[in-house]
Amino acid sequence: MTKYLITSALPYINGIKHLGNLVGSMLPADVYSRFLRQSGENVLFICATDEHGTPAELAALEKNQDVETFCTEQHEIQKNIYSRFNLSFDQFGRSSSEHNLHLTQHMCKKLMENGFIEERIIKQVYSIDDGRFLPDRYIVGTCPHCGYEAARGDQCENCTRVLDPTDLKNPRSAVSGSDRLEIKDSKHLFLKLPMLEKELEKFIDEHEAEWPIVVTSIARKWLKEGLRERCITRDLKWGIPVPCDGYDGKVFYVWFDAPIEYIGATAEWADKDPETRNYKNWWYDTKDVRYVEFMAKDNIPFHTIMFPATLLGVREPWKKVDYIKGFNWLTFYGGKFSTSQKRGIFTNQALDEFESDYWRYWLMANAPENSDSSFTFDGFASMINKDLNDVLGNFVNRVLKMTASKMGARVPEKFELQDIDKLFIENLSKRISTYTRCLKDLEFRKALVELRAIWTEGNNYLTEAAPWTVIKTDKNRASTILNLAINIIRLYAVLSAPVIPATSEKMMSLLQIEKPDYFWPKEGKLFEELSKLSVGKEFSVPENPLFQKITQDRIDELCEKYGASV
Ligand code: B3M
Ligand code: ZN
Repeated sequence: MTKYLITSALPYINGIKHLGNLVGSMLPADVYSRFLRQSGENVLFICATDEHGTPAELAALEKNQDVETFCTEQHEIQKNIYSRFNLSFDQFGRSSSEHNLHLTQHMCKKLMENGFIEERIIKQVYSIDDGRFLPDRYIVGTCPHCGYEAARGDQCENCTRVLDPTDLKNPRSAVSGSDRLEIKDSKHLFLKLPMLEKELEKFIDEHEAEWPIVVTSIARKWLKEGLRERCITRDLKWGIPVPCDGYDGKVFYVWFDAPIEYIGATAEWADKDPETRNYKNWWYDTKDVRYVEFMAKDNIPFHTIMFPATLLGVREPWKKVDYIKGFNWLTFYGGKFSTSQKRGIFTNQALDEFESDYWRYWLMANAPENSDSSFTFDGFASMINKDLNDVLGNFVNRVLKMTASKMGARVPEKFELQDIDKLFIENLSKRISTYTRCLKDLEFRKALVELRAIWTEGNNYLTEAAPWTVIKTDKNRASTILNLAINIIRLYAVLSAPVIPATSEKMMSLLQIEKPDYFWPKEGKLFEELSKLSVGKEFSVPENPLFQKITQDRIDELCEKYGASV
């Protein structure tokens, strides 16, 4: 039987992530993992914080913390936020783990043995007062083209020209402002990607037909431009030490070790129960694993070229990705989310405003799958009010309240089904197979359109069957309709669980199902699914609706607060 290995791109450690980061990898990976688990599949869902590199060091510096303390603290903060979003990681690891260190060093040694690494001497800017080498973007100065005084060593923000740090006039350190800079020679390791070009091309060819176009087009673009040797080491203290003579004070480039942490985090997971778990069963010489990666489009080159190159070059049978789900950008009113300009809404703030399912639902329904999508508070409120309140919430509320008031808070008896019931079940059944297929195909927006339609079918059925009228003349008939409707609530809880798991739990608990099973309904077995609740079983009457409507006043307030008033 196939096992599913699911990874989400690793969120970087330097600060709390915004909603775009969530919908670009972790959230859809969670929805997919939950769906597979409910379908009875063996799933391992892996994520971690990506902790190395200069931005982590500088963020720590800004907070006056040493970088290890900073990372430990930030890891906990992010981990806590994701658990509040109900992301069901089997492991949320850290790229600074021992496992990643050993695996990364191992990969490098193998690549060297196999002749895929060469040493080169390059010129680096060294800041005497900072006592460190500076990456290009941490050198600032005056742009030689437009005179902008705060141009970065890699690019001028003002005229957008690409620069070399040596182009800048009056160069100084962005860290300390010091202008005592010198150019020093420094030796580094380069991964000889051109030697692996043929194999990489073959690897992409093999997946071309299956992978989304955003993924293959980016990979092809890199291949077409011709692969160059890439420097995989940095002059930096914080990171995984390079295990070679003469490399004291140097570590691996963060993009070299970060993807290896997918394996590292699996090893961290296995450590928790070494008797039954072995990371190699998921990663090494496996025939029964389907490996699916989730990421935003800027990460695609690293996952289609760089990481596969590492795994190919070590000449060991490491598992390579089978399917890549890539995402475009989520924008905030058409613009970028910006921490510095206080524009946009971050994951922690989002949870302070609304429960996680509001966000999960909106984000998945508007996932930037085939193009960018834009977040607005109006759009958010209108979707939440319509879909979650008027459709799903209202159905659950109506059915349980009416049943309780007319027949008592117990599952009423079921008599013979009529054509309208059967037609409803048939329609539902068709929609469920479409919904299931969309989830299998990782077509999330389409899946959510179906999910909403599945909920709507319930409301339409109630309107047509009109148990509140029927009850006046035919109690048995009303009882049958409401029996069916209560069973539908259970079915909705199952079908909605990948997207809005907390609400699904609430629905199950309203039905007083103690150990709910969320098994995905089998094709063609819907009649059985809809007789799972035994007649006479007690349920609870909802005190509050499942969701709260978002008012215009609230929208205005949110716009003001999150810089959307423009
Ligand atoms: N940390 C994403 C980013 O910071 C990056 C992903 C790593 S996945 C191995 O943009
Ligand atoms: Zn310029």
